[in-house]
Amino acid sequence: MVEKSIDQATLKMLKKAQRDGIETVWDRLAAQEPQCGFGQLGICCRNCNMGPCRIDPFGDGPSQGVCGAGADTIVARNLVRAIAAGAAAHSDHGRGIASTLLASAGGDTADYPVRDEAKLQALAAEYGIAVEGRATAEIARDLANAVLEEFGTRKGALQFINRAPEQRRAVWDKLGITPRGIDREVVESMHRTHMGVDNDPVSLILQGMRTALSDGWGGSIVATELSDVLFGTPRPVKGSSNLGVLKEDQVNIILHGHEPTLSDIIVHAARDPELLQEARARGAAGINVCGMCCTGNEILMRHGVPVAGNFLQQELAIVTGAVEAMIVDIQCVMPALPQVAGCYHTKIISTSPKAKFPGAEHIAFDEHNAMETAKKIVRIAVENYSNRRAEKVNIPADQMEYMAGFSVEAILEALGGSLNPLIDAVKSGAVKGIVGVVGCNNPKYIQDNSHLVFVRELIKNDILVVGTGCAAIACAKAGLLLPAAAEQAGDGLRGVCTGLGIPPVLHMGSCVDISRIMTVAAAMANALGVDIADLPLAGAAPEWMSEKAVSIGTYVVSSGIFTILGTVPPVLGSQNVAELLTGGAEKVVGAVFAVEENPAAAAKLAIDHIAAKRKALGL
Ligand code: BF8
Ligand code: SF4
Repeated sequence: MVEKSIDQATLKMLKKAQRDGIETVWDRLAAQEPQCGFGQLGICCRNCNMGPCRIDPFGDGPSQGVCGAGADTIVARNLVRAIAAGAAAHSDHGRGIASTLLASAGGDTADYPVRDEAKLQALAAEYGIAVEGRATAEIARDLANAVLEEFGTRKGALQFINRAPEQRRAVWDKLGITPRGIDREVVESMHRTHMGVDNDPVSLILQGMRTALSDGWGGSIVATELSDVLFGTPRPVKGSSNLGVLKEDQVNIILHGHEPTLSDIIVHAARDPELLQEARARGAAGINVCGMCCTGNEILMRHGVPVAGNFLQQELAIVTGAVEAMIVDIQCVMPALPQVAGCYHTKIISTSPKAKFPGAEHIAFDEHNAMETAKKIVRIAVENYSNRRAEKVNIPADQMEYMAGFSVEAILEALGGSLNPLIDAVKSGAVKGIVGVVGCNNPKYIQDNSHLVFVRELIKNDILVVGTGCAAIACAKAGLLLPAAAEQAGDGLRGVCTGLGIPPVLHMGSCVDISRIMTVAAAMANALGVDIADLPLAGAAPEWMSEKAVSIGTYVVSSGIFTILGTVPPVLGSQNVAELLTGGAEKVVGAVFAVEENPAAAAKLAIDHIAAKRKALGL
């Protein structure tokens, strides 16, 4: 089973799953093999009902769909639709947070007070909203309205792009890819990819870039910044990770999904004395709330809540037999969960009106009565403790401490108030460069292996790693988020980390928080008076699977940062599109994608890229 994961907890639970007769994501992948070759190459199209159509990659069969679309058009259209879906997911999440801020400001909910007034004021200033002598609620209302307006704005450009250096904005303007409205770009992408609209692959990909930018510098950044206002800006915090955080003698609740609106309040609800009393009355020593995937990242960043695992461990958490409830909202929640839960006592509770799961209990979560609903949900978990079957319980002991919470503000604090010490370390070569390592797990690749091989190689070469999402959880489980991991770093990076008491891999949050990484990159470029594309930076998604990752990769490249994908995207059916993304884009946006499945070779690409950027900067 070693080809499935390098995570010991995962391997143990896979064995238990087998014994318990549970089918997991790996079994379902095996059942799908061989996967469709047309799909893998991106050359099938279902965009109208003259189809479905497919292009023969070997040139013996049709080279066009019924409408005349060739491989270039079909591959580009499919890619743009994936970007639009990913951008929509992040941006709709951002809209949810902005709506909660508006409800909070209007007094419609008492459960979401503004927890970071300084951040609220700083954001208001960015939007040109007056703050002097005004009440928090008034400022919050104006900010929420200004942000919500950006979803369908007619202003012509999003506010947060102004964080990017002038040179970068000039690139976007020249190409006509400055994002205009958060929803607008997604809608236009769907329109352009309808049958018989935009058929030029270059034009399509430019629209894909604009859509992705509306995510990175729009929806995602909104989600991050307003979450900080409502839930607090993360500061360095310690906690534990992996399935070993589940407790045999406690009510275990797993929060899985993405929006902190749900997870944050459940963390508070689980501290309710009455519910704790109820848990004790049922023989439990307490209520243990743990996270999973990105909502796990949201609460670990802010409260040090234990994180039970990353994407491929969601079913395995249930297989421990010790989870009373898995509470889910949106994104990356496998439809298989109710089926797995059916073999144990675990209740799957869905909460978002946008995401229902046959077989799960649905309790609509609404910001207006958040605490009440949260307590109701926690109570279900507590009551379910009595249904736990001891003979089915087996929690792997594996767990690892982490240090997380590196928001931009926390990084600045660690550096003594400005980015200058980091910039000086980069200039001196103690830190050669910075690489953002982000994204998912994918059962086609050994779980966590690509993340860890890649990250270890980088830090050994004095490259500071910043991580988010399931990649960051992989690092947490491997101990790379501890200051002691600096031992594994090269001399220069080790010295910097030891001096500051920080790990060589900084956990910056959930996937929408890649916007934090972009904010740091933009600030560094501004401090040096150069474009982001000039900096010794790279991005990587070693095990990505989600359409959100497609949008992320595209906005990172469109922002001028070289990005390495560790799993092959479905674009190889068009040589022209593949060449544009991995070569031609350099002349257009100053960065390209690379695809490299071997993580050691991928690290070499990042290291060489950083060396070349340093040389060009004269460092
Ligand atoms: O937004 S890294 S598997 S959990 S998509 Fe999903 Fe991928 Fe995990 Fe978070 Ni991001
Ligand atoms: Fe086929 Fe063209 Fe319709 Fe796509 S849009 S399904 S290629 S006819």
